[in-house]
Amino acid sequence: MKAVPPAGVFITFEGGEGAGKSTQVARLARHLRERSGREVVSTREPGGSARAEEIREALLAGLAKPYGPFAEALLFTAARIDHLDRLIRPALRRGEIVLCDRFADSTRAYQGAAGGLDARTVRALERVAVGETRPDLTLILDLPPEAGLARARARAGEGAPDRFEAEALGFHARLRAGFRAIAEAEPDRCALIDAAHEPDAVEAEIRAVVEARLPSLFRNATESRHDAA
Ligand code: T5A
Repeated sequence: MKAVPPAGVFITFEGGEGAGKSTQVARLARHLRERSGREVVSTREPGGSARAEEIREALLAGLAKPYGPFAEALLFTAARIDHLDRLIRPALRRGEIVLCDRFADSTRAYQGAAGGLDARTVRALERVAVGETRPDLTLILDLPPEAGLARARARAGEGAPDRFEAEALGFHARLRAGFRAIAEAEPDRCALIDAAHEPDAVEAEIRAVVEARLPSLFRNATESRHDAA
């Protein structure tokens, strides 16, 4: 009889600019590959599929900015629909672990809390695009916006800031408050991570949260090792 794959696990990383999400996605992916015995897919938004990457380019170049936050939210949502259909849902159906650098909470925080798009519209878009494919766990990397922007600037060197990095500090302060409000409103799904520490300390906090919230990831590995013995 064909073995039924375990349920896929969907983990998202959220936070302001330069919070360290990409760094920590790569570290957690390595850890989970070693410890869970499962396939791990790392991806990002906007992007993650060929079409969504095209939309990403236009959004980060600021092409949609003149149309306002609703139009930008529509484009982030269009990219998300393709990403879900082509990459995220197929991987979850195969029982894989999907780590995603930003997802629907970024639309809530950037276009909603910081950009001024009303929460009902943001929720309606999320409902139709995301449906039942909600994250099992969302790690919200939290740090003062000045620190995150300084990290992003240092990494970019002399390059021009992108569409959202170029926003005023007030925007980034609303963004941080928006992410913190999401963490407070949905404590079962979200964990707020102190991202101001060194990368190793942030990684340790993330590992501890994942092991506490998703113990089955590690139990299955132990069982399959026993099965193989
Ligand atoms: N957006 C996205 C929306 O407005 N709505 C949406 O719905 C979605 C999905 C995406 C932009 O789109 C917006 C949000 C964004 O503005 P992006 O380039 O993907 O653009 O931007 P970010 O996701 O913000 O990516 P960044 O690369 O800027 O930030 P990360 O991934 O949080 O940070 P990371 O890991 O690249 O680190 C940045 C720098 O800091 C260092 C790293 O080495 C790197 O140089 N660093 C640390 N330094 C000190 N201490 C630590 N703990 C560090 N961790 C990393």
